[in-house]
Amino acid sequence: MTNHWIDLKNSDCILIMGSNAAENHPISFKYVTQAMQNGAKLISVDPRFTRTSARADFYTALRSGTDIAFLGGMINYILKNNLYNKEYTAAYTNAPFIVGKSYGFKDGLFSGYTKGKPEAGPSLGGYDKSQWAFEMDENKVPMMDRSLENERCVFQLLKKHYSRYTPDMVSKITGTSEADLINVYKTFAETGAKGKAGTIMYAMGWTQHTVGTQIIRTMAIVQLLLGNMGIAGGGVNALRGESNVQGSTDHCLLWHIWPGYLKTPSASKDSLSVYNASATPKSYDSLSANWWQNYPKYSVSLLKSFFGEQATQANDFGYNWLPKVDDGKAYSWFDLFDKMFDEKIKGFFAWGQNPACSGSNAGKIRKALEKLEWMVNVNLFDNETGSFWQGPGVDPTKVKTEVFMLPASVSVEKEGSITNSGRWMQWRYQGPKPMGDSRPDGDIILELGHKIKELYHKDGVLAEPILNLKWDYDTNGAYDPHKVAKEINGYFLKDITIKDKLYKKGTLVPSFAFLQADGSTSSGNWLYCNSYTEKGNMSARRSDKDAVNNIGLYPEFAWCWPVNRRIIYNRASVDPKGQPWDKDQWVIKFEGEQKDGKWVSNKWTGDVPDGGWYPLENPDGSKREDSKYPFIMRKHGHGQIFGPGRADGPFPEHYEPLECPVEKNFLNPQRVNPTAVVYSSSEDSHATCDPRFPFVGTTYRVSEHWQTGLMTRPQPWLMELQPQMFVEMSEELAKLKGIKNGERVKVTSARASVECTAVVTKRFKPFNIGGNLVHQVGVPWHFGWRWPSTGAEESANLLTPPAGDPNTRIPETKAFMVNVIKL
Ligand SMILES: Nc1nc2c(c(=O)[nH]1)N[C@H]1C(S)=C(S)[C@@H](COP(=O)(O)OP(=O)(O)OC[C@H]3O[C@@H](n4cnc5c(=O)[nH]c(N)nc54)[C@H](O)[C@@H]3O)O[C@H]1N2
Ligand SMILES: Nc1nc2c(c(=O)[nH]1)N[C@H]1C(S)=C(S)[C@@H](COP(=O)(O)OP(=O)(O)OC[C@H]3O[C@@H](n4cnc5c(=O)[nH]c(N)nc54)[C@H](O)[C@@H]3O)O[C@H]1N2
Ligand SMILES: [Mo]
Repeated sequence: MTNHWIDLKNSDCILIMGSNAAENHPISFKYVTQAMQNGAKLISVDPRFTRTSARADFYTALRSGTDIAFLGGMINYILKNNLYNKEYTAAYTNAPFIVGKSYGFKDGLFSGYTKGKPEAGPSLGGYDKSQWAFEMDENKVPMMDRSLENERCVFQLLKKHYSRYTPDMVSKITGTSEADLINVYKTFAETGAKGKAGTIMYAMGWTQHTVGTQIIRTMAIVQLLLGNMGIAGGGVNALRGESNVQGSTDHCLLWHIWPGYLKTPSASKDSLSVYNASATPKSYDSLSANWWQNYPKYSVSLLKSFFGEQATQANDFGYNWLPKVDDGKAYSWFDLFDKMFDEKIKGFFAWGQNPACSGSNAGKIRKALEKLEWMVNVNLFDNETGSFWQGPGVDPTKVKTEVFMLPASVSVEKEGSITNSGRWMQWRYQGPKPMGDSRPDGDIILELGHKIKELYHKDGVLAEPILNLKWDYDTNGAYDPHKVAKEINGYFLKDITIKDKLYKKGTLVPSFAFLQADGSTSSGNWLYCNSYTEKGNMSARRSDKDAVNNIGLYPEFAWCWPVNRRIIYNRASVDPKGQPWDKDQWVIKFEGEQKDGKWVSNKWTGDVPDGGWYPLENPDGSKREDSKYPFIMRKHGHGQIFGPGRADGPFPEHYEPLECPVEKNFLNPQRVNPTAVVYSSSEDSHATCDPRFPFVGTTYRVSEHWQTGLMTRPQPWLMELQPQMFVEMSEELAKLKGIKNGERVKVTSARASVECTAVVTKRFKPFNIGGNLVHQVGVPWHFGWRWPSTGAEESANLLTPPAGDPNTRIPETKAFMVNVIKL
C-alpha cells in the first residue's frame, strides 16, 4: 500500500475492484465503514456479487479478465470531460514529457516488438524498450511541455491511446452496461477535485492475469490524473495476503528481487562495479532526487551483512561469491516446477507452502514432484505436497522421491516481526512454547546453515560462498530474532564522523541516509534501516498518540518503512509552495519562515516528508534550485503515466486472457497479451474459444477457509460451514444445464476435471459480450484430497492454466475456460 489501513477512513470514494475485502481482509472494513459514516461512497466491481458488494453504495459486474478495458474507459472519461487535476498532472507526473519518434502503437502492438523472441523463458514475444525513450535536451534532461499541448507529449499520446475506449466499446468487452460504467466513472472522477480523495483497494482479482501488472498500472494512471497519489485517503493500495507477505517480499521472497528491492545479479554482471553501474539510474536533472542513485551504498552494505569481515574492497565485498541467475532465464514458481518436471532439479525444500494444491496447473506440479530424488516438507502438518506419493492416481511403489518431514512450530509460538500491507513492521512475542518435536523455522534454518558449513569445511566444492557467510544469529544455541532484526537494520563497522557527529563502531545505523558504499556500514535491508536503532526496537512501540494533523498516522505505534513515513509520495500532497491541496486532511505542510517572498528557513510538519528539501517554489512563485520533484524513487522525479519499463508496453492495453470466450479482441487484432508467458510441456494444454469449454471460470476465497486449507480443512466446525468443493453459477446457467442447487457436477478445463457441488445463486449473472451471452462460474481453491479423508474434494488448481504475466509471472488463475456437466 502507498497508504495504510487506518488511512482508508480519510477517503471520499473507495473503489474495491479485484478484491473481496469484506471477506478476505475483514479488518479493512473497520476503516471503510468509518469513511462511509463520514459520507464516503463505496463502489464494488466484481464478476460476482460478494459480501463486499453487499455493503457498497454501488455494485456492478464485469467479465473476468477485462479490467484494463473497464479502467481504460475511466481514463477516457476523465480526459474527455476534463476531470483531471490539471495543476497536479502538469507539475508532478510525466504527462508533459516528450516521447521520442520511435515510439508508436499500431494494431495492438507497441513499437519494437519481436514475436517469439523470449525476453526470458517461454514468452510469446518481447519488446525492445529503448524504442519508448523520452526526447532529451542538450543536458540529457527529458524535454517537457508543461502546457500539455505538444502532440508528442505523454498527455496527448495518452488521450489518443484511450480515445478508443468508448463506453460502447468497453461495454462490449466487459459485459458491464454503459450506464453502470458511466456511474462508476463519474463517482470516482469526482475525487479529482482539490480537497477530495479517492482510493483503490485491490488484491488477487487484479494480479492473477496475463495482464495483471498492467491492470494496476491503469489504475495508477487514473490516480495520477486525479491527483490522488500521496494524499490522505488516496493512493494505490494492494491488500496483501498472508499476514507477513509484505515483509517477506521486502526481504526477498521473489527470485528477481533482493532485500530492499535490489536487483538479483545476473551472470553477465561479472563484477560489483558492472552490477552497480547497471542498477544505478543516472539523472542529469538537478531537481530530480533520483533516490536510487544511492544504490551502491545499499548493495555494498548488504554484502557486508552477508559476508561480514570476509567482505573487503579487494574482493569486491564478496560479490563473486553470490549466486547469479543466467541472463535471459527466469526462476519463478512456474519455471522451477517446469524444470523439476524436466528432471533438471533433484531436490526441493517445500517450506511453508503447498504447491500440490496452490500452484496453477497443479497436476503438472504433482508429476514434477515424482521426478525428484528428495523433498523436505517443512510445515505444521502433512499436506498434499508432502504426501504427493500417495495421492490420487499415484502408485507409491513407482515413486523414488525420498520425502522428509520437518515439523515447524506455529506463528504464535515464535517471536519476531510481521510487516502488514500498510508497510508497518510490528513486533510479536512468543505465546505458548512449541509443541512436541516441532521447532521454530528460524532454528531449523540456522541449524541447517551450521550443518552445511560443517560439510563444506570437510570437502566442499567451491566452498567460499558458504564458508564466508556470516552465520552468527544464535544466542545460547537458539535462533535470536533480535540479532536478525538488528542485522537487517545494520551497523557501523568503523568509527565514522558524519556531519560533525561521531558514530562508534558496533553501534546501530540510525537510518539509510547514513549507509556507505565503502564497506564501513552493513545493512541486511536498507529499507528497514531505522527500524532497530540505538533507541531500541522501533517496531515494538505501542503509543496511541496521533501526529499533529490527526489523520490516523500514529507515528509511534510500530514502525513503517521507509524511515517511518506512513504515506509515501507525500510531497505530492502539497502544492509547489509546500501547502497542502487539502487544508483539512493534510499529510505534510511546509512551515518555514519567509522574507521578501522567499522561504528562508526549512521546516516541514506532519508525516515524515518524502525528502526534507525546500518546496519547489517560493511564496512569490519563483522557482527554487534547492528543491526536488516529489516522486523521488523515479529517475526523473515524476509519477509515471508513461511507463517505459514494463515488459508489455508503456501504456496498458486490453488483451484477452489466454483462455477466453471470444474469438477476437474487439479493440485490436492481438487477442492475447503478445508478451504473455505460456508454458508448453506435455502437461501444459490450453483451450481458447473452444466449444468444449464454453464458460468463463474464476477462483476465489471464502471466509471460512485459509488458502489451500491446511489450517482450516482439519477443523470440524469450519468444515461444517464450508464442507465441500463447490462451483457457483447463475440461475440462468443452472437452468440451461439442467442443474439443481446442491447436485454434484463435474467442472472440466483443458487440463483436468474436478467434482464439485453446484451452488446456484443470484450472485452470478450472464454477460452480454458483443451480442453473445457469456456465462461465468467460480470455484474456491481451498480444497485438496488429503482432508476431508474421503479424498473426494480436490483442488481447483488442477483446472487452472499454464500462463502468466510477463513482468511478474503470476499465474492467470482468475480467468480461464471450463465446462460444467451434471454427474
Ligand atoms: N478467509 C480468507 N482470507 C484470506 C485468504 C484466505 O485464504 N481466506 N487469503 C489471503 C491471501 S494470501 C490473499 S492474497 C488475499 C486475497 O484477497 P482477494 O483478492 O480479495 O481474494 P480472492 O477471493 O481470491 O479474489 C477477490 C475477488 O476477485 C474476483 N475476481 C475474479 N476475477 C476477477 C477479474 O477478472 N477482475 C476483477 N476485478 N475481479 C475478479 C473474485 O470474484 C473475488 O471476489 O486474501 C487473504 N485473506
Ligand atoms: N487458483 C488459485 N490459486 C491460488 C490463488 C488463487 O487466488 N487462486 N492464490 C495464490 C496466493 S495469493 C497465494 S499466497 C498462494 C499460497 O500458496 P501456498 O503458500 O503454497 O499455500 P498455503 O496453503 O498458504 O500454504 C502454507 C503452508 O504453510 C504451512 N504453515 C503455516 N504456518 C507455518 C509456519 O509457521 N512455518 C511453516 N514452515 N509452515 C507453516 C501451512 O500448514 C500450509 O501448508 O496460492 C496461490 N494460488
Ligand atoms: Mo496471497
